[in-house]
Amino acid sequence: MNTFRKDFLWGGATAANQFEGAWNLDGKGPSVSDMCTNGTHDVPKRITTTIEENTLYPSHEAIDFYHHYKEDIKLFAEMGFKVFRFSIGWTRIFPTGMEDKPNEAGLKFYEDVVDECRKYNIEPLITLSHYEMPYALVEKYNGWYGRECIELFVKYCEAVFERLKGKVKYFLTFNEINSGTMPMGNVLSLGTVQGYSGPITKVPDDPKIRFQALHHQFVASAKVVKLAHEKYPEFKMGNMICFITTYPFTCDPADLLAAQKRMQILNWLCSDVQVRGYYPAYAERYFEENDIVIKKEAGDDEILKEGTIDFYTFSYYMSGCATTHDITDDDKVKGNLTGGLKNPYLKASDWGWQIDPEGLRYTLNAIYDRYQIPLMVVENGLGAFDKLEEDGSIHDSYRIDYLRSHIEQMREAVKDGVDLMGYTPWGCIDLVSASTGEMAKRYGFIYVDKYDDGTGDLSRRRKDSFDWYKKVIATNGEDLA
Ligand code: BGP
Repeated sequence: MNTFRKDFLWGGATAANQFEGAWNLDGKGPSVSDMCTNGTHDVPKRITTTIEENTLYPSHEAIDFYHHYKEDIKLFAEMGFKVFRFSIGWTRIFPTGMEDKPNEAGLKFYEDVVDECRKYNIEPLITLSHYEMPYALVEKYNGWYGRECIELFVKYCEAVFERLKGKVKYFLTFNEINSGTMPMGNVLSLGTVQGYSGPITKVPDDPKIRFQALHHQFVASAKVVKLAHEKYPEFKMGNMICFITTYPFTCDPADLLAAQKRMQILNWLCSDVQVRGYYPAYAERYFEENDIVIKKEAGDDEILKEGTIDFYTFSYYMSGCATTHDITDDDKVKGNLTGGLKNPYLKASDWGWQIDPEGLRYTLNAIYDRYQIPLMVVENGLGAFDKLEEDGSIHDSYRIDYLRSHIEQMREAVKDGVDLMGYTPWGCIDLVSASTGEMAKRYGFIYVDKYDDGTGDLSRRRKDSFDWYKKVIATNGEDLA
């Protein structure tokens, strides 16, 4: 019976804005995430148009990977990582996104990080854009709504490719590109927040603007993939989708259709474009019914066709339900990027994300059936409160249980015939939460002494899950005990 490939890429995932810190060092410019304050479980974080005094901006220091990368990569190597997913901060390379020449210090930093990975035979997996477009582009163009961003992004990627060619093989274009199908995408990925200051949950939302901005990202992604294929044939280019598996709330056929519609728009639309090279048929009706008219320029359709990706990657944390029936507030549940309906068969994390390992097997099968290209789970994990014991240990058995149950289901999916390349659990080292800006929502195998009020000595400690994951990797996923 099939099990994980011999060359299965076990590792972990991070994002520049959530762990690097050094937000304004060595020439780096401000990105959208640098303009975001911290929030909590119940109070949403804010985006501001200028940096306010006496306000905490968690990305500014984060866990200071910028100055700790050698120590951190050494710890990843100790766990046996085969791959390390991280993102490049666009504003480290082009501080406003609009300069003619890249910032040498920024390129050098990422080259050093890559060299450090290579020293331990860790394969870098690089996300080119992970929730951090240059804030100057928000001010000038309303983020990705401006078509100008396409060429600026291609220029940035080319500078990265030129510097890292020969050292890096795997790239992802946009993190969770489908967040642009949801209002939260305005802040996180599209930067369509020109002039807005306030809670990120209240950003004015216009689907016409959002889907136009998303179209520009599709074109930019395809152009970058095409460039890579033509100029750097050794590169493998992937996409990245936030997969929100959705079930019908009841067996009423109307609920099945509601779930299907949600799956189409939220989960499939973007990857249909990125894998197949054109907008799916169902998008037309959705656009019509929502008054969305995508302005395309001559050549866009060809570019989308020519820039299809080589492998499909996604994040998976939870599932939700959809219904046409009346619901009460009790039926609602929080979740990643968007809320959903409570599934009575599932338990939820402390942040209300419904834990559903079998949903991961279902999802892997559904994606592979649709596209038949290699898949990778590049984010998965449990955001939880951890307790630091007096002796410095952290007993995170709940995290081990979560990860074990998901790896078991990945193994089942491989037996089902899915071609799975690798697994990089999210936040392999504690980092700032994307949705709330908290440190208290921890995912790591490595505990970082950093707290919600900005205090902490930034020291690193191994949690119980560190040794557990090390064993999982050493046995290629056989020993999950
Ligand atoms: C994904 C993002 C990540 C990450 C993760 C966990 O949507 O790609 O950046 O943060 O979710 O979410 P959170 O940090 O909100 O718990």
